[in-house]
Amino acid sequence: MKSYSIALIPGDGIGRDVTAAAWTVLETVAKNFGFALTGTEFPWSCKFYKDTGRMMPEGGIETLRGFDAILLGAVGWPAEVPDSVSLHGLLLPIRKAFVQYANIRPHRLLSGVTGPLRAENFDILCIRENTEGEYSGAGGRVHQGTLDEVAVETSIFTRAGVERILRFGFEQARSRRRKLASVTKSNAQKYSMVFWDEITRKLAAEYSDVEVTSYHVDALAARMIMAPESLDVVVASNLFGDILTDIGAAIQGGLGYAASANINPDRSAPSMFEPVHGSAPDIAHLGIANPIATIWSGAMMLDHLGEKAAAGRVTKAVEAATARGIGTIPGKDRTDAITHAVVAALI
Ligand code: GGG
Repeated sequence: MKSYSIALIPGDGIGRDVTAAAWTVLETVAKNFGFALTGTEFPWSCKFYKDTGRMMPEGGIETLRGFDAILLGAVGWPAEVPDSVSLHGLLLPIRKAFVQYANIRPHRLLSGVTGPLRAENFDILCIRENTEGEYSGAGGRVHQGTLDEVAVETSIFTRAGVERILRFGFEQARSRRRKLASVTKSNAQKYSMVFWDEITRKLAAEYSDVEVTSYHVDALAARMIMAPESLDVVVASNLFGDILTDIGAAIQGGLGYAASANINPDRSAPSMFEPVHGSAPDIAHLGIANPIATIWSGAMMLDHLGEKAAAGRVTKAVEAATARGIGTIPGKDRTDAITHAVVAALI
């Protein structure tokens, strides 16, 4: 029997609730389709940081390298540990070390889910650059606490980094509606974003079968709300992609439906799958978190592992549940009820 080893990092807050739910669904579908998933849980989180001074132990990356994939819940516990620590101590190093340069985030309405817009027929695939740009972590502060204090944060854009994420976007567009929106703010940021636009134009000549439009991020943000059906594949930098995909989550009904995959396209290291949402400590462990984003992320994991039929069955089961109104109204259905409805629809 084929078997896949999965590193489970539930993290903080509702991360624990939603990964447990997704794992129940994934184990069931694996059994139905005749393959095995072996989960190994790691307690790396803000609690771990409080106990040890690190978000993950030294050697954590090397430990993860041996797995076929990583399923992560959420990190962050604002009152206890600054968000910059949880992000730069766990999520960002994993993405970078495993060259998970493509963060794929699908935005569409699931059956039965009513988004806030009149438009219903949108299907946007946001591709966020995931290893450099504004989240490179390069910078510093001097004269701290004085009136002369200066903080500098440098965005790093490399030709290799920009070219590979755009190329990934063009390939995705080829498998979809052949439209690509490349997002910058090149009127204001005259080095990095002009550089991004130049590389977009170079690749556009190569991918002449794909219709390419360059947008400024503010205009694209408005378009996602006013005319989301006009968009197909959207490629953006790390920060812009992070922000735009919260808009994407909003128009698809909320963060509870927003899935994501941090992909290493070369398969030289494991990829990581996680919901877009954070740890939502205010509703942690109350049994009311929506697990759909994580279940959908789990389906993306199966797809990446090559279990495409099982992946399709999971997304169909999610939609069978939501089409019946389960998990479509915030707070109405408990995490368990949504999970059981999806499991029941897997058969
Ligand atoms: N689901 C993972 C999580 O906790 N996300 C919170 C967050 O702020 N992520 C920032 C990022 O994706 O770069």
